[in-house]
Amino acid sequence: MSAEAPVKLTHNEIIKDAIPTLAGTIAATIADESTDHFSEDDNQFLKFHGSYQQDDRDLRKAGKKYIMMIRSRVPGGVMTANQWRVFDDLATQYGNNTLRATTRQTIQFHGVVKSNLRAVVKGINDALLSTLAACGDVNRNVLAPPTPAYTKAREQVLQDCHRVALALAPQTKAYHSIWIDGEQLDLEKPENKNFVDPLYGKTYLPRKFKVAFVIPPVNDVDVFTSCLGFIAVVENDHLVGYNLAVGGGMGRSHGNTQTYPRLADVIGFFTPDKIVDVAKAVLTIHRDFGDRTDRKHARLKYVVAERGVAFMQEEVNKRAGLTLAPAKLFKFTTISDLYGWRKAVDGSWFLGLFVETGRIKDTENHRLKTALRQVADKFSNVEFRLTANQNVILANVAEADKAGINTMLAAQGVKTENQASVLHAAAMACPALPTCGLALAESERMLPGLIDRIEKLCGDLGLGGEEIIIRSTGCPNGCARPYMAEIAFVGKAPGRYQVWLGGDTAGTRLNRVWKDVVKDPDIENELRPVLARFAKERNAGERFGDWCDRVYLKEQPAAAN
Ligand code: SRM
Ligand code: SF4
Repeated sequence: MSAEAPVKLTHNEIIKDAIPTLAGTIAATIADESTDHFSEDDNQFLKFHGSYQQDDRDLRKAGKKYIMMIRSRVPGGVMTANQWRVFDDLATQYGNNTLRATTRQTIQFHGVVKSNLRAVVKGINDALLSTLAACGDVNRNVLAPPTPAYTKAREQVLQDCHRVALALAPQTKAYHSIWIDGEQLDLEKPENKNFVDPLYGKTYLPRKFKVAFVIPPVNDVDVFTSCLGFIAVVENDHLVGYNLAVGGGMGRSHGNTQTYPRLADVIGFFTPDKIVDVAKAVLTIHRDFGDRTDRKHARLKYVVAERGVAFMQEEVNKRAGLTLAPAKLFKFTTISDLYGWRKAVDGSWFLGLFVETGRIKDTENHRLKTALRQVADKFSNVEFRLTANQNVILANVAEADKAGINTMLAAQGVKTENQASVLHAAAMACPALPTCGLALAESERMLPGLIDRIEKLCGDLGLGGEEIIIRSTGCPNGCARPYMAEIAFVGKAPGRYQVWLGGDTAGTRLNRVWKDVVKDPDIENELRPVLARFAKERNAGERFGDWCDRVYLKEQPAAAN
């Protein structure tokens, strides 16, 4: 009889098991003024508390300058004006004077030094938001359609988003004790040493877990890229249930074909009363079947890919105590946000504001940070809604306040109509350098200039005004969901990008790698013949991504992954 080979768990599994409250020695390190950074293990625990230790990569030559990134959790991306004011203050006082609207409807603070970390986290909590589980091997911020109601069912969907976010939150007391009370938990006390989270168990999930709600036909949360997607089925303005999508994800590594982006499978339909049961069922499938020996293979998408849809259906039925019905028909038409003023069904107004690459900041001619702060100061009823496309919507605006807001924004150089060209308006970039420790190339600082260049090229080819969804990331992890874009630039090395083509406008098709490495200055030369052919050969109204998928990519040899 041969003994089974011992399972070699990752280091993260070992430390979670050793300190299941996730407290680490964070509180002690915060109190220790002689150090400006956390240990590697504490850095892993910190993620569960919503913070990453980074260093300013622009300054590395002079030695590491440690800075913290702090990510808030904002279910559905909805913030009050007062919460916005608090966030703005925290970014000004402790961060790098910018707010980063992320691809998952949260705000990130960058550049906070260790000694100010607690002030920021506590400040966010005092404003009744949190950073707990914004990162780490747990459920992350839950997405929901940010655009104020087209249907009344949207409010029900938002409520379900909050219920799920609450139900999937970890229960550790360490968060409160470190950040609110400013105390180190006694790790030797049995209730801490042997803490078992009622949902997650002792070692949480093998990896991060992501949930998104969406209301067709608008796929403004890129629902197929989340681990768990709830696709609302609305009949006669009434939410009748959800189609369940499981197993999406973007992350991959260059040269490792075992890692890949994947679209979620739609596996059935259920009624809204079961929403929390179904969310917990899918999360615990990840908890129980995810790979704890290899963090690159630990996401739910690999469980779904390898075990199959029938397995997922059976497990969800068993764990949630239901029988999934066949999925209902639905259709997505767009992933885009709406810009400018629109009227909501309740008669209030909302304003979609374009935020270039998600960075809310002041520049000489465009003081978006100041403008939003002034709106929050003056119009306390206005809601600030973050979109999964890195934009901001001012919602719940009274007709009488529209003019005042327009004047306030205009005074800071912020337009409300024709805010950006179609290419800029449809683009996203991840932060990459100088804050992201995983970046191989520039992204946020590179993309706007590159889009200007592509725009010029399009103009030269008679494609001026043509919308093409362009996304860039500084590495293959996929934070700006590049594998859904019509054109994506994925960092390979400084100034070098892998180029992917062929996503669609509804967020329902993965693109494909086209060129393994293109140097930044060569990008126009590489794209010119393809765009020229597209201009000549496309069907009427056909988009670039669709044409690439239908014609061009079929002729291309598969490039290295
Ligand atoms: Fe991400 C890691 C930024 C959305 C996939 N992501 C990171 C880190 C924390 C880098 C790190 O681990 O040291 C980045 C911090 C950079 C910085 O300086 O701020 C980072 N991710 C972001 C944000 C800010 C990008 C943005 O442009 O907004 C997004 C924050 C979301 C939020 O508010 O919660 C962000 N990350 C995403 C998404 C998109 C999404 O969720 O819709 C993805 C792809 C979807 C997915 O999860 O598959 C994504 N991030 C990753 C991965 C790859 C995971 C994988 O399965 O392989 C990593 C690396 C990792 O986890 O090891 C990562
Ligand atoms: Fe960093 Fe890569 Fe994510 Fe960009 S895609 S933020 S470079 S981890």
